[in-house]
Amino acid sequence: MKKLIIFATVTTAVSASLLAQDAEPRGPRESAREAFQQLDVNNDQVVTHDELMLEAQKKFTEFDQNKNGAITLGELPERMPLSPRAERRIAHMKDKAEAREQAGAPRHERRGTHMSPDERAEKMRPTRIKFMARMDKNGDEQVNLEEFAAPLVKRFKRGDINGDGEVTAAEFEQSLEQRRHKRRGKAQKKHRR
Ligand SMILES: [Ca+2]
Ligand SMILES: [Ca+2]
Ligand SMILES: [Ca+2]
Repeated sequence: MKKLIIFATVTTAVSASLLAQDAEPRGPRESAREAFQQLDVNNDQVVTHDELMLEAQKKFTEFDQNKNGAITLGELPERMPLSPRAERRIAHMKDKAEAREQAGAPRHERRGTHMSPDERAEKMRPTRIKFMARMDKNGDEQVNLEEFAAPLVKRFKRGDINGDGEVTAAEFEQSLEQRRHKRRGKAQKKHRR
């Protein structure tokens, strides 16, 4: 399982160095686009259900050490990797922190929060107990591929706007737009309160 942690660290380091090369800080939309491209194995601008499951299977196998098709608590690393979404958020935060630093502002100083991106990452890191509790829907203390892929499939279905079992690049852009509107709506509601 060390391999997985190393892998996660390396990926984070690689994406961090890629980020550093960007002149403009990268937004969450760009990161989401990258994730879409990664899922689109044959590069035809369409993510099929099969392509999605391929990715899910790959991740699943990393956790399922004895390859028996089920993840048990003991197979999970003590220090769980961040979810891709959390990783993207942290990368984004680091980007912004760097930009602020370059602009001469002291690092991590921000209204209301004194947490560094690294501290925030630790807070976002799931524990393995929480992971099991969340993923094991049928309560047999194991996570099978179907359970493991469920959150991914749920997101996929949200992106599949016309419901034909595929997410095209256009549908993906549209779902990003919808999410942005929803978030903005929420923020406005909060503001009005
Ligand atoms: Ca494809
Ligand atoms: Ca197993
Ligand atoms: Ca289960």
